[in-house]
Amino acid sequence: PQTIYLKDYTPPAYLVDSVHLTFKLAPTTTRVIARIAFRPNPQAQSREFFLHGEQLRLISAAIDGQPVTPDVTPTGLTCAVPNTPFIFESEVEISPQTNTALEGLYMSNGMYCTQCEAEGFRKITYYPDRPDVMAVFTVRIEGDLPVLLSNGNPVAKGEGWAEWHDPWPKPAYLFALVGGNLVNHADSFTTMEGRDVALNIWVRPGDDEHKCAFGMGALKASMKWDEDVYGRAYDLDIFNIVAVDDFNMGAMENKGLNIFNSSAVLASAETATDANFERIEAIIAHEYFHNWTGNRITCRDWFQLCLKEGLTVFRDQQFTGDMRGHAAKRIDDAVVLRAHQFREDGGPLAHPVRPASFVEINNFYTVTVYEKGAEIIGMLKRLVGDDGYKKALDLYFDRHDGDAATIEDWLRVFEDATGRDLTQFALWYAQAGTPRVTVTDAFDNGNYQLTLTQMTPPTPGQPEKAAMHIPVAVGLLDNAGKEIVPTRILELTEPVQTFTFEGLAGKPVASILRGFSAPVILDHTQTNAQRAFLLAHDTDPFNRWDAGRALAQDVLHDMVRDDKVPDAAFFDGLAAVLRDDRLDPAFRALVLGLPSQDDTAQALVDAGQTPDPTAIFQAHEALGLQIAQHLQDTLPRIYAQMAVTGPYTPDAKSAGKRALGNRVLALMSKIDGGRQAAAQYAEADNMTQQLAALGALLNIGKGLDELTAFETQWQHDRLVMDKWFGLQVTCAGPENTANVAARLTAHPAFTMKNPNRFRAVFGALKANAAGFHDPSGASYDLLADWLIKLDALNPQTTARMVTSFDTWKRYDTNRQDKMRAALGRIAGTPSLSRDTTEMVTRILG
Ligand code: HT7
Ligand code: ZN
Repeated sequence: PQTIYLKDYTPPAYLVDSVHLTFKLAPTTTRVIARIAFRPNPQAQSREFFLHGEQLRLISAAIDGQPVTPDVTPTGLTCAVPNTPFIFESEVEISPQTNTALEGLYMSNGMYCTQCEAEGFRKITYYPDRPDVMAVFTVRIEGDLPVLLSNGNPVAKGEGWAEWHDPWPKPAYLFALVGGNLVNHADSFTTMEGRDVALNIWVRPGDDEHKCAFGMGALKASMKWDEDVYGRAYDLDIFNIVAVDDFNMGAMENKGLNIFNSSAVLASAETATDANFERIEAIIAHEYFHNWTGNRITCRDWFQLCLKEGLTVFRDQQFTGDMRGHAAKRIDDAVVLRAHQFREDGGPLAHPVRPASFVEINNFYTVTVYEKGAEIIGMLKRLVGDDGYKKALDLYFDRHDGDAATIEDWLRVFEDATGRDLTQFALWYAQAGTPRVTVTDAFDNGNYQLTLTQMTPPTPGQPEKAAMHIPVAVGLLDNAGKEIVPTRILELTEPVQTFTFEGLAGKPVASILRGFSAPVILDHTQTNAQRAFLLAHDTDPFNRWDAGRALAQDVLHDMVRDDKVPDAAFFDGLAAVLRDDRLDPAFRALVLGLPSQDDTAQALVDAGQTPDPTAIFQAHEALGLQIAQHLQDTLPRIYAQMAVTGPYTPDAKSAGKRALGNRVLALMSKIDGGRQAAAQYAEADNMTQQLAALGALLNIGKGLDELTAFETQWQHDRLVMDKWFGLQVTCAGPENTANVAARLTAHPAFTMKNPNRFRAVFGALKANAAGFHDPSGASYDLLADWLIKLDALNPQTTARMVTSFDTWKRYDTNRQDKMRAALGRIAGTPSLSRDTTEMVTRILG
């Protein structure tokens, strides 16, 4: 397969002014008639006329009304064209019903829908399918279906047809079409510019109709927030969201017609957990925010993906912080970043936030591009301050509205708005790997010196790393826990740098990397007593939580390595936080959550050891039991205090209480034989309480009756059944995990055509670290068998899931050999997709 390089970018040979598309929908014989107004691009370096096109049957083509016979290959067509503006017309036939890759135009449960990002439009018609070609689209849809939708504003409709016009020039990846028997949950919003916007969430008639209200509220809150915080108003008369069951990712920001995985929009108290509600709110916001950061200003090429994704994730994180509290949100984001992005950045799949090359762009929708991309924006904001950030963003929207922009454009805006030189900072986009910052300190005669040393490890293709520009937020506390130096940003730019704080009465306790001010690994050797002190006193909530986390990680490390009994400081610190009624329950729930088993494995790797997932599992189980025993007098009291009365609402305050109550329930179950969990299951009137109770029971080897009852109760609901599938694999014991997963694949409701169902089973298989890495290799084999089958249907999801093997080099030879064999078997599959081939090749290194 061909590798594409950022350095090879050239402007498009022809630009498109307008496109008229006619769709005659039919399951296996949809006709697409395109009329495209081209003109030569004055900036072009060549005059070659090439249109992308894949899996299309060309019926006819014409230029300025004259029939032509283009040269057609499996990837597109070429043709002789005039040197002046011209009209290219084509008619092609495609087969949505047999499109199982869920890219281009496909069918999901009788509904026609599209997914064009990144390069799916070329499976719909011949077109210059690249984001720097932006055009005004008019679309006519003909089909015997009650609802026919496309981008922009509705123009006209009749029995079996509808026409849409999108006045905003857009790249083809933002094109969308939906056709089906749908009902809408309708509302409206008046923008700050006085535009009345019709809002709709479309679902299939039936069970899902009452699950749209929360999503609609989130949409309206997002629209208002983007006006209030960024001064950005919506720019069409209608905004449609459609829920689709078969979808490769969470959702897609098509202009005026967002298409959502039904799991990312539908929610009711009975069927969705608090975590589901929060995710839905964030995804709706994210896709809506793309209207400005992604659609109005798009990317010049796919190497610039982080331009829209990093910024839009940063914006949705700000939004969630404003809606639900910044402290818990920052902790949640750091947990995700460390668990997934640091893992990616430290392994064979490490790549820069702006990659320099790719084979298949779908493989670069990664936590690095999205989450590390968002962290870069956060660092920029920290460096230039809130006012500087606002000025820079205003300038970005002013200067680049309507553009297909680059990271250079983005950084230039910050330089021009604030006068800062961001040359060194730009390395964050180019250098892969997580920087490690080591801390040493000294105190002498009232002066406290902090020495920070930075090192970024080698990553594939990047053996040498330059020093980065890292904002390190630091505060100092005295021995009584009083803050004596409030948070200030130290700018680390050299490999080694010393910062001095003068005029202190005694040696302070330093709280470093407050608010997780940069996506780095902090190497700060501290005693358990110092960590317990910060857990009790730090005024920065992130560092307070992180001190507890580091303490727990050290305890687990010692248990795995030496079978050591945990330090009393650990239990005392936990108990103090748990009992402190002044603290937000959501925060207490986060402190009570142990690091994941995979986090412990990574901590052992960082300490130069080979992790044994079985031993880690046993240490986690043992520690959970000891915590429960130490806190047994307190737990029932806290559990009772956390009861939420009245009808369920998904607001942050109630969700925080449920989160703490359910953490406590999981601990209580370890010592009460599941009595309380069984009672909670029986009484639950919402999915948060029902699922947590079921999980607590399954985790102690009980709950089989409840599991059966749950299936009977929810067999009609796809999204709830995904939970039923996933939970069984998550809670299975290590030796049993592969069997449980295999048994579930034989269940009549299992299908690999639905990515949500496939991920429910196999995402959970990977997440059950001890079960996935059971030394028998049974889980590796099972996953490889299924990925081989899935690749023939859906390469994009297969390639994403094959990353389950990306840590293979961490483990002992037995596990390494077995994972390598599984990867080899996948790699050796005849006709393996380009997506999966690229990933397996990179994982094997
Ligand atoms: N911009 C979108 C990314 C995307 C995608 C979404 C659904 C299916 C396939 C997809 N490929 C790429 C979603 C987002 O980041 O908002
Ligand atoms: Zn996005």
